[in-house]
Formats: sequence, structure tokens, C-alpha cells
Amino acid sequence: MTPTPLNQENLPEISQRLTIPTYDRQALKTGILHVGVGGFHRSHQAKYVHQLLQEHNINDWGICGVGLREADRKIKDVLEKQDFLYTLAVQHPDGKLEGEVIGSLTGYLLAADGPMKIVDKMAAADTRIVSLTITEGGYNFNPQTEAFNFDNPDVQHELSHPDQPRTIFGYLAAALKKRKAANLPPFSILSCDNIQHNGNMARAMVLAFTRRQDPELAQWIEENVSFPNTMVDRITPSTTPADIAALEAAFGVADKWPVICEPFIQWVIEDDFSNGRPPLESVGVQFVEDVSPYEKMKIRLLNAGHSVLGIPGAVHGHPTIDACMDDDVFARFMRSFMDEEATPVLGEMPGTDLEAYKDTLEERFANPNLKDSVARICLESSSKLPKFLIPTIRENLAAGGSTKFGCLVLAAWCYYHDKETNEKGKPLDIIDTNSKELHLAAADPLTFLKLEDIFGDLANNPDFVKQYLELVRKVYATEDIRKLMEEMI
Ligand code: CS2
Repeated sequence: MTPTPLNQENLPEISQRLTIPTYDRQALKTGILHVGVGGFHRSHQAKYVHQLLQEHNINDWGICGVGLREADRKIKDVLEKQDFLYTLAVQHPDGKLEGEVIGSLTGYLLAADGPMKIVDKMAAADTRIVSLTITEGGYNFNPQTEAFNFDNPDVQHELSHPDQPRTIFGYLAAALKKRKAANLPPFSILSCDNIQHNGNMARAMVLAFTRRQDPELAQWIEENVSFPNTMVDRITPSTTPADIAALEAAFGVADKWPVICEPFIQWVIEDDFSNGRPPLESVGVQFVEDVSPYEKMKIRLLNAGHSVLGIPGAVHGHPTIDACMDDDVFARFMRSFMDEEATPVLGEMPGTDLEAYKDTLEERFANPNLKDSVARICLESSSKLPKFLIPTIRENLAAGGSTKFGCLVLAAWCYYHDKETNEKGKPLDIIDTNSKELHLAAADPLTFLKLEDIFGDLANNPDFVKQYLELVRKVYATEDIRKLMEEMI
């Protein structure tokens, strides 16, 4: 059977095999501009909005994607050919595969095709939310001091050329300035990245930038723009060519860039919007006054748990997170990290059953049908570890708690960047903006730990340095990280 190409016209035929959007996509206004349309946005926020549009007769909340990088051209081209439709495939642990065509995205703007088109769209009256998944690194702050990086050449350019935005900050400032001049209410800026207090962080960075570029605008933003904090969660592996072929065979639909994800989904948002919001509570989104406990728990357990499996997993040669979980030593190491190091410094989690949360994480990580590569988990670890893992180590050092599990992960990470191969000599698939610097520093383990922007002052703690150097020595001497993990648990 020839697969049916995914597009609006073919939906009636596709509806025999997959759930399709039943709302009038033509009638949707763009209420949300989303910057950073990766797999995660498409498995999570766009899915929630899609469900809202399916179940309720609302047409204010269509999403227009925005890509600021040239690398985003690929997704734009694919989506445009498919009338912005894509397949979301949920992989259940028992082998069940559920497919659905998502219709909430209705357009896509690429910076390279005209930055002002993006500014104009952000400044349009219909736009009420600009949401972001621009990764931890996209916020342009020093991971340790959390100060805005004014040395970034693109930022330098935008500061003196407000009509030529390049980073998210230049775009937001230009668009908000237009709205202010037109007497339009500002949009809310909704950060959906894995940073604790992501909304506060986005606000601090936008204000740092605009205070320098246009202090009057900064004051208006400070008084009028909402930046709700959010906790987002759904494990979404990168789509591989094999996935594309497998889904085509399973559904008989030719989708050039489908998204695969786990069944679990969660979104917790602080209910503070400058210009209205979709009634997402009707599709299961939790609106709360303070998201901090949720995000801390998720970042320190789920995201850190991923790194605790992924970095040693890459060094050992496990290809995926489920392969790590299938290895009893890795699974027990991760749980020991969660129980003995992450949990004691989590603080109060009123009303939350932490044990049950950790059990669920184990089940989610072990999903044998979700092939989440350790390469995805390790990518950009230089921005992730300062948020996911290092605070737990630092707080345990202050409280006299255990740091050995976290420390072994850092020792393995030094080996990972020094050798750039796994223990069997196979080249690692390393993607990190700072990979050159990390590789050079890792030639000497202490120089590596002295990378202050990543590790802060860990190198000033003699006990920790001793533990770390000893573990690095063992990682190199044995070239058997698994054995070292086994000895610890
Ligand atoms: C992962 C996250 O990037 C990572 O290291 O931990 O992408 C994780 O899968 C998501 O945050 C799950 O919600």
C-alpha cells in the first residue's frame, strides 16, 4: 500500500487510520507564537492546545512556530509541505502504539526569511502569548552567576541595532516596543524550558537586555509583562530515520517528521498572564500559585536522573536510557542517587508522595519501546548539569551529605570529554556548544573541575576535590565505569 502523504487535503482518507483534527483549522487565529519548535514542543504544548481545540469550540489559540536559527529551516520546510500537520505517536510500555495527527500549528516563520515578519507577528493584536523552548543555553546567562552575557556578539549587535534582532531578546524587545507604541496590551512570555524558575529567569534576562537597550521599555515590561513559571514534562526522544520508516509502515501515512513520545504528560503553570490564556485546565494542565516545588522535584529527580544514567551510560556503551534501566547496576545506581543524594536536599514537598514519584520515573525510563538515546541526554550537558545535578552536590557538601554518586557522574563526564570515545574506543556522538573548551580542559581532571562557569566553586572544596580525583583515577585505571557503579551501590 502506498502511504498517503500527510496534508490537509488527505485528512479524510487518513482519518481511517489515525485520529485527525476535527476543528476548523482555517478559522484559527494565532494566539500563541512559539519559539523553538522541536520534538518537545510538538509532543507537549502543541498537543495540549490541539486537545483543547478538539474538545472545545474555541478559535483564538492557534500556534505559529518561530525559528531563529538557520538550522530550523528543515522543520519549516517539512511542516509547510504538510500544511503544518504532523503525527504524534505515543509508545506505550506494553507495545501499544497510538497515533494522532496534531493540527494546532498553523504557520511557521523563520528569522532568515525576514526578521521583521516575526516582530510584526509578535506585535499583532491576536498574539497573546509568546512561548519558548529555546533550551537552557538560549537564555544567554552565565550558568553559575546567572548574569546576562552581554559579550555575546549577537546581543552586542542588537543593542545598537534594535531593528535588526538576532537573539530572542532582540525580538521580544522589538515586538514589545511596537505593542507599547500601538497601545496594545503586552503578550505573556511563557518559558517552557527545564530551568528552575524559568519564568523568573526569562524576566531577569529580558529586563537585563532591555534596560541596556531602552530603559523606558524595560520599565514598561517590568510593570506590564507576565512571565509565568512553568514545569513541563514529557519524555520525547529525537526522531530517527528508522522511526519515520516504522511509523509510515505502521500507519500508512507519509510524515517526514513525526514525533514519538511516552504516554506520561504533565504541565504545571503559574496562573499569571498579561493578556489572557487558553482554558488549558479543561485538558488536564494544572494551574497553581507557586510552581517551585514541582519544578525542583522534576529537575532534581527526572532530569538529573537522566544525566546520571546517560553520562556513565555513554561511557559504558549503552545506546539508550531503557538499555541503561535494563542493566540492574545502572538502575540501582540511579535510584541510589535519587534516594541518597537528590531527595535529602529537595526540601519540603507537601502533599507529594516522593517515593511514588521516583517509582514512576523508573517505569518511565524503563519503557522498552521508547528508544531515548543517551546522546540526546548528554547533549548540551554543560548547560544542563549546572541546573540538574551540581546544585544537589553543592547542597550535600554544605549539609555533610553524600556526594559519591554525583561525583562519579562528573568523573565519567571528564573521561567522556577527554577521550571523546566510550570505554570500548567507539567515538561518542558529542553535541555541546562548549565541547572544544571541555575537551581541552579534560586533559587534566582538576583543570576540568575548575571550569567555574559549569562547576562553580566545587574545586575549592578540598574533600570534594579528593573524592573527584580519586574517582577520575579509577575511571581511567579500570575503564569499567559499570564496575565502579556496582561497588558503590
Ligand atoms: C532530558 C529532558 O534533555 C534532557 O536531559 O532530561 O529532555 C527530559 O526528557 C524532559 O525534560 C522530560 O520532560
